Amino acid sequence: ADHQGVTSDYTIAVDNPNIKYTNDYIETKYIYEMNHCDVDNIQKKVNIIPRKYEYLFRTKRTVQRTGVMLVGWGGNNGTTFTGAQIANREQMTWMRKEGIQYSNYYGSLTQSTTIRIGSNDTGKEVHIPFNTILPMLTPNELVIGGWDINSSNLYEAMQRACVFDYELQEKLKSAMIKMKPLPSIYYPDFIAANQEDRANNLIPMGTKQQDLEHLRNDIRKFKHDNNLQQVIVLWTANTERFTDVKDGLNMTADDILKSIENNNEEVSPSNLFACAAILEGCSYINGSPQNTLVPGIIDLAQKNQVFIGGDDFKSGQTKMKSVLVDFLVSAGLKVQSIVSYNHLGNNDGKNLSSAKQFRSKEISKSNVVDDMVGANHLLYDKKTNEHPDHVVVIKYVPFVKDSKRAMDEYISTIFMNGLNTIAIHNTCEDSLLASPLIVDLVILTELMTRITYKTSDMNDYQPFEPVLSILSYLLKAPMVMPGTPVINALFKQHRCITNILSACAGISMDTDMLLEHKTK
Ligand code: NAI
Ligand code: DG6
Repeated sequence: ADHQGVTSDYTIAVDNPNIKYTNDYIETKYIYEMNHCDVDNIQKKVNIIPRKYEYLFRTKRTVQRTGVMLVGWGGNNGTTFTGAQIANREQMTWMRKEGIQYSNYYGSLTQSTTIRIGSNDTGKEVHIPFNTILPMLTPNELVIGGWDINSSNLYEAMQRACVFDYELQEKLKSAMIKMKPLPSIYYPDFIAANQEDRANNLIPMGTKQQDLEHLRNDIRKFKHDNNLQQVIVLWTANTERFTDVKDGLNMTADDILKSIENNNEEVSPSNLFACAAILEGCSYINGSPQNTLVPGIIDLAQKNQVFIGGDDFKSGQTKMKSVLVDFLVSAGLKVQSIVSYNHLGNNDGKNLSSAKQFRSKEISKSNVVDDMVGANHLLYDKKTNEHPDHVVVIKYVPFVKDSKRAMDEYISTIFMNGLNTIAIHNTCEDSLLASPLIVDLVILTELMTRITYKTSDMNDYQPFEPVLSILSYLLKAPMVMPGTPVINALFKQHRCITNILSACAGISMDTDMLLEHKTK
């Protein structure tokens, strides 16, 4: 073979004077090199000034006993994620017409991918499993819980989802029938009216302040009852409409807390879950497109030193888009039109058949090519803010259930103004693509809570900024710290994760230069 791989039971040891292993920590020194550019538009000159910064990284070696609380636990993603974890933990197999099936974590970056780490003395490339680069949480050990406005137990909810094969559902029955989502909060104005008949598992009607306290108490109790060191709260409930973002309502931490106190009608359920998580010191991840993480909530996270991440799981169509458009624009082909059509028949599709909720999804699906287009001013005129036409259509077709159909057409102008049209048809169980992303979001978030850094001008080690932009690879509309660049190009996002983890592990980054094979 041209490659050599190792399995997850290997550990790595790095022979580098810039790394120190103590009982508690992996400590590394990393020199970050970047180019500072001065652009002189009068002289038409770019002055490039290479700069070096020294970073000390410290990673706690002991993984924390972690629980995840899913908002929307009884939905398709919630049940698929939970069932898959149990099936993997119990090493379940089941039959379907093609023969015996084995549980796996396919689609998870941390569980099913490898990182090229270098070459051995015969020049063969060596790959290590992603989750061996630094100590990471094992998904099978994660404690799962959560809320749903619907009272079905997880077995009934899994049946309703129509995702797993029948025999697997029956094997999961005894474990999942015992799992019952906690009652939740339902403010009808935020999700589609067609969801009303699902809302039969609600906490007693109260003020928003009381709702916040109730959710905080749920988190504390879950943590205590399961003897957890850390809880992560992740929204995988219905897509909500956008909320207003304005002074006095939610621009600062004080604003949002006051708005809750005043029972302001523009405070959404997801705003309350995010605030409850942050106030309990728990990271909060938004798997849906709505603008939960308003400036006031970012401010609250900053003040409480808690991580937040979002928005909207990036599963199929958008992942393809962020690869394909990157390829086309990087190849010098001018993408002129992108039309993305979907139909699906699950409850997500039903909720999205309502205009305001569709609009949230349309926004998160539409901004995903901006950085790639913006990076090539030779193809796209900056002065006129030239962009490809980009249209997103979603239709609800109940018969296809979770098996989403996504059809995309990309038209590019090519050499001497020829046209290049690419059409893609994708059929796939939506939740089988989205659920492994929940695994990765939780594992990477837990890891980030164990990493701190220090530069020469800092007295103490500090955590990274509260908005976890390192999760961008997994999210359609990646949130970043205000004023910092949003990266959508998929492989840049991938390199960002692997390079930061390499720096923390004291490993040289993969530059893809392979100079050892190109020089004498
Ligand atoms: P789903 O509709 O099957 O599940 C959502 C669940 O949330 C339902 O059980 C519903 O009763 C519950 N819910 C609604 N409001 C709630 C509240 N305030 N508190 C607690 N529970 C509440 O949807 P699915 O397919 O699981 O998707 C979940 C979210 O993830 C949606 O926003 C969807 O757009 C997003 N998403 C899904 C992807 C996929 O491939 N399945 C990919 C990307 C994003
Ligand atoms: C309709 O598109 C339903 C949506 O919830 C999507 O299935 C989901 O957002 C996944 O979208 P994408 O573009 O990441 O495949």
